Amino acid sequence: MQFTAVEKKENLSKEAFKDQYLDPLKPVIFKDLSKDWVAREKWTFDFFEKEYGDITVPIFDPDNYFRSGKHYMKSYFRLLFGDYLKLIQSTPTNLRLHIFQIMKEAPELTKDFETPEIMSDFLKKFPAMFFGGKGATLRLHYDLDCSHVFLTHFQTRKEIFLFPYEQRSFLYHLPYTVQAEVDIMNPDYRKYPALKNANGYHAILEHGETLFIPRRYWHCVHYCEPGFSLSVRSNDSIRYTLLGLWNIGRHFIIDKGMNQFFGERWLAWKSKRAFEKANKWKLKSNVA
Ligand SMILES: O=C(O)CCC(=O)C(=O)O
Ligand SMILES: [Fe+2]
Repeated sequence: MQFTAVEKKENLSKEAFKDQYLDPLKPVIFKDLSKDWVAREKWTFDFFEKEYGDITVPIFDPDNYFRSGKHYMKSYFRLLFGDYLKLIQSTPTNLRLHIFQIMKEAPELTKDFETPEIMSDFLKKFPAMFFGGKGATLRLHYDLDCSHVFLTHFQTRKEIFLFPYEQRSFLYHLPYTVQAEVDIMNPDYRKYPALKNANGYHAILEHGETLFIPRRYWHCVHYCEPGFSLSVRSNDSIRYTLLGLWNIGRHFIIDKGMNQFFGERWLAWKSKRAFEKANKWKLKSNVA
């Protein structure tokens, strides 16, 4: 596996962004996209705890989420937001608060940031927040809806690994899902030899920085410290909006349905298919 550092930019014009990053689908970090946002100073753990601590939130339980059976892709339990924030500040934990649409409950928070002007077609309904404890790591995935994502991190740091969509075979993409089987943080090249060919990007996102994740980019996020981010999304293409809808249908109907009927056997079949696709590369490179 090889990684190139994601470039960090200031004063990037709309035109330069389009030419250098949006059109070629290349990630970039904006150091100053959030420079005038109130959120940059105001949004702290204490602020969220004091103002919104009594909201009940669904906590994502990664240990059960990907197991076959009735918990598959819906393993959550509920906590008070304040208790969750206390927990992640006091101890390392991989418990996360994922796609938290806090603005539905606290619309005043939308005044604390601005929709970026760097491109158009932002989906106004979908700003969401992500919280995680120290050490939390998201499995490598791409976003179902095929939007471009602008992810702004606050207060602490987090580490992100990214790969273009086309690298999916090297990453052991599990069919009918947007998930990959490999663990990027602990690569096992014996089990996953094709992973050696993967070429990606690496970034450490600091307070106030915004990462542009081009649509369908694979990403794995590692919380170096407890932290939180805001994501805003843009979808500037009908084709990719439709593909997003297809992904959502495929996920809810085919993948979840097959899991319900076949459980472990469905998971094993997807993994087998991921290996078959990755091994095609081996066959090709043996011939060459
Ligand atoms: O930062 C996170 O916890 C997850 C971010 C992510 O996967 C996304 O914005 O799509
Ligand atoms: Fe994501």
